[in-house]
Amino acid sequence: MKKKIFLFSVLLLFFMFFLFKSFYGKHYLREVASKNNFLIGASVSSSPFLKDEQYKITLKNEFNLLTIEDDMKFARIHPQRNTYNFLIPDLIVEFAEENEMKVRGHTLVWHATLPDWIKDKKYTKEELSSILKSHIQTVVSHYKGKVYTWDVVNEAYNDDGTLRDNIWLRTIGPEYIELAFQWAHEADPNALLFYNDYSNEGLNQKSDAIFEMLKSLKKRGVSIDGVGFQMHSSITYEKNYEVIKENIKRYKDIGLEVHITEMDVKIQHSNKSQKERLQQQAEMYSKTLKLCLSSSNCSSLVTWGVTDKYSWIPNFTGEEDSPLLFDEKYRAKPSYEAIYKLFQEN
Ligand code: 9MR
Repeated sequence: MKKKIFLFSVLLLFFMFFLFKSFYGKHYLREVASKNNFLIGASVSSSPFLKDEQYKITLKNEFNLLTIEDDMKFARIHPQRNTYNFLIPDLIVEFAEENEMKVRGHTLVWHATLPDWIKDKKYTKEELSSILKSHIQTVVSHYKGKVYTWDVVNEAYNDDGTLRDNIWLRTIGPEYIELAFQWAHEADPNALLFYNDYSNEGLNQKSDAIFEMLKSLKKRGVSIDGVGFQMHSSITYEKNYEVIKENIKRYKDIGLEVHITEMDVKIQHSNKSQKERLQQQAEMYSKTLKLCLSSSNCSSLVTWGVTDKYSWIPNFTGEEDSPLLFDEKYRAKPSYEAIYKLFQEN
């Protein structure tokens, strides 16, 4: 009799444990992502980071990677020729370390967000090369061992596959790209180095030009580890996922990684109901993640923001939108549920 009671109690305990686990044991997104050896990230903007506690809670609970959205850009981090401003990015990097999150550094060389002391002055090729080298090496050295991957060069190409006209190209010449990778590698040989752009996930003149450039860098032994597909998207423009898969594959064949670096999906300008729009958005996130999970050279997806509340999109388009995984009240959206499920089932 005693034995029966004992067995019964053990069974009851097990039953209660599983019941409890199914109600309260929900894992966060980063946990199901980690089980797939996947880095799921969000970009971090300093103003909500400094004032909104819920922002930080969601960020650390749900993501195992962060990109600093603006505070490592040239004008922010190097506002005067002899002044570097590491305060805010240091705080965010420290937060990442405390919460066991990786950091993506964004971005060392870009045509935009340049300080006046660069934009408004004429420099010789030698002067500007030395400024850029010193900028890259100071920033990368400061975060040596703390930033696991850098977007070294950002958006250097036009849609027609020609190099974008910018101060670096005009003054230093096309070799500025290769030099930037070399300088970054010298400063932190262990950091992964990426070229990052938009509209380069499909197959078109721009993505072909980028591919050829990266292939040639790789062939010549330049330290380059991969390419970032930003993937700012909209439900009104369906992507061709077969083609994206092909593009990811051609990078695999030349030994380069692909990271999805700035994903968001706008839902405006559709004739569907809000519910259908959010569902369509969820499918786009899920199809993109699926592509990545099924490609051995794609192991990271970053959303461009933590919550719809602070997304860059309304500032840019002038209208309300809802492009991310969490809504204005930090509630998980269908997009969150879709990618969560995918990680769980993979
Ligand atoms: O989201 C960023 C926004 O807050 C900035 O005002 C803007 C200019 O610096 O840059 C936005 O981020 C861009 C990223 O750095 C590069 N790819 C395109 C992103 C959206 O414009």
